[in-house]
Amino acid sequence: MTQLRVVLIKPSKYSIDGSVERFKKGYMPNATLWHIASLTPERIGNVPIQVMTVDEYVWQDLSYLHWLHHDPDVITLVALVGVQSHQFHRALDLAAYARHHGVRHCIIGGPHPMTCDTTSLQGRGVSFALAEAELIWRQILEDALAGELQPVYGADQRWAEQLPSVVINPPSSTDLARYGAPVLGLYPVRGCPYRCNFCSVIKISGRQVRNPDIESTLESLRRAKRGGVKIIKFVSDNFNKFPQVRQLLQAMIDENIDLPFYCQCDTQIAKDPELVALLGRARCYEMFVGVESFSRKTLKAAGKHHNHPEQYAEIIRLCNEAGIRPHFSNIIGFPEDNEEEIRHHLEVLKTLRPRIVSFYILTPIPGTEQYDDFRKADLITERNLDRFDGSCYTWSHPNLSRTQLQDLLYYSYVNYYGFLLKSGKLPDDDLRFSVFCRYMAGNKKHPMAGGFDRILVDTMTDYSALRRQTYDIDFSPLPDSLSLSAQDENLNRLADWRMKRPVENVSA
Ligand code: B12
Ligand code: SF4
Repeated sequence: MTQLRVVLIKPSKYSIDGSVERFKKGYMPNATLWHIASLTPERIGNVPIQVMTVDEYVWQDLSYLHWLHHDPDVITLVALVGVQSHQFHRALDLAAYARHHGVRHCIIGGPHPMTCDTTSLQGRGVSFALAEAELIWRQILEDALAGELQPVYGADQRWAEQLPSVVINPPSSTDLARYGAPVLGLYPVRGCPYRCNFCSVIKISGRQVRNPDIESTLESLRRAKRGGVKIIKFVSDNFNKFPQVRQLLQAMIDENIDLPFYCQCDTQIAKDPELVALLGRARCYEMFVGVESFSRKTLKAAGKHHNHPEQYAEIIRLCNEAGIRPHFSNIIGFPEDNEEEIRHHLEVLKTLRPRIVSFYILTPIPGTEQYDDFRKADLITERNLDRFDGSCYTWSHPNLSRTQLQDLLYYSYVNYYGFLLKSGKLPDDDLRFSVFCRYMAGNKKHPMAGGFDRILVDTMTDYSALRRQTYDIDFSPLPDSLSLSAQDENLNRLADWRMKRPVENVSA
């Protein structure tokens, strides 16, 4: 009897020096790998399926490349998962490597192929997944077994209206040991009703908030606990928009799940003190909030109408009261920003004193509304997708040069965490994190890049000939954004209908 071997790889990215970014320890296991592994049945018909998982960021040797070679005893399917724009070249190269070594079935899926036009790269032996795995993964597996993949999957529908219950199996203890702590990422709800122009989440998951039943999330939590996971990261955007969030949290408390967790909320959480208190009781230890800017004018121009800077202090107060550490995420380099404005932003942040902060450079992420606007206005200066990672200068800013913006990015980290370290006794975790962020940024490395202690194993030049041979390119051209199908537009309209009135006006 034959066997289907599914090799799931979360590709890393190429750094500025051309090396494949790898770390001695990762920040957290990539959620997509475990999500898709858990969506994979144990067998189809009488054919058993074996799943291998590789998170390239933490793989410190190249032994996994053997799984990308043809093996006459099994049918191999190589799937590059969760591929973001800055990881797209690396994904193309790994697929080319597998094709070159005789693997017939290779597919690339995730944020980039879902939201960007890959037509010019199609029909060259590598397939593309343009929809959520819940809609198309089974078909891909069946086609691999039947002997041939289609060039493209999911072109007609990006999002499932109803999400099936999926119970996530945690990584093995060997895999968990590759990370700084035994963490698991879970995605119990997806979609966001807002319309921020720089955001690709609404293009990847849509504006209609959708979730599988909460029992599957509870079962994932139980399995995580039994499997040695000590921390959960709910990677869903805007956990507070999850209609069943209260039931889930109450069930976690009633069952004494007792796993500390991180979640992301939008700034409207400021108006929901009961939810913050409930989150605290359910053991939320960190709440990530995209505050982005303190300028209401800038926020409005970015379509982030629901952010009201005067409410930010209340979020910190509520979090502190509930024993949750607030994490404020900031964007620098909005079109309205200048150096003085960014320095002023830092000073305001210090008066609020969130325990964790992160900073990113405004990046026109392919697939977003802002990317389309900037492209039309011929503002995008960077041609290499590897650089669209939130830490690089990619477009012609009216007030800030490349050097100014990049220096301000690292300065913001050094300055803020330096301030925290000087300003008094910090809890141990905060102290370690502050030292880490200040050290990384001091060495001009982005602290949120995904891991600690970089190691050098391989570089882009090891793969560039194969890239040229397979796709006839040295670098992928900047893509057009993919438009939504009528079905997906309808689902988005449902989000507007649910909100009763246009989202832009809600709480503006
Ligand atoms: C968690 C997270 C992180 C973590 C990652 C930790 C880790 N080890 O994975 C951290 C904090 C390190 C991080 C960092 C960054 N991130 Co991030 N991150 C996320 C977040 C919130 C969740 C991702 C996730 O786990 N989703 C859960 C999984 C299950 O969903 P999924 O990957 O989308 O997979 C589904 C589909 O895409 C599809 N699919 C995926 N792969 C495949 C493959 C096949 C074959 C098929 C059929 C289907 C399929 O099916 C899956 C199930 O439905 C997303 C936002 C979001 N909601 O998507 C941003 C997001 C992915 N990040 C983004 C960015 C830009 C970054 C940063 C560059 C900086 C920044 N601005 O945040 C850095 C880069 C660092 C790095 N090394 O990549 C962007 C990517 C945009 C893009 N189009 O490329 C997103 C979308 C957020 C945004 N701002 O728009 N991030
Ligand atoms: S609130 Fe967050 S997830 Fe929603 S559209 Fe804005 S940036 Fe994206």
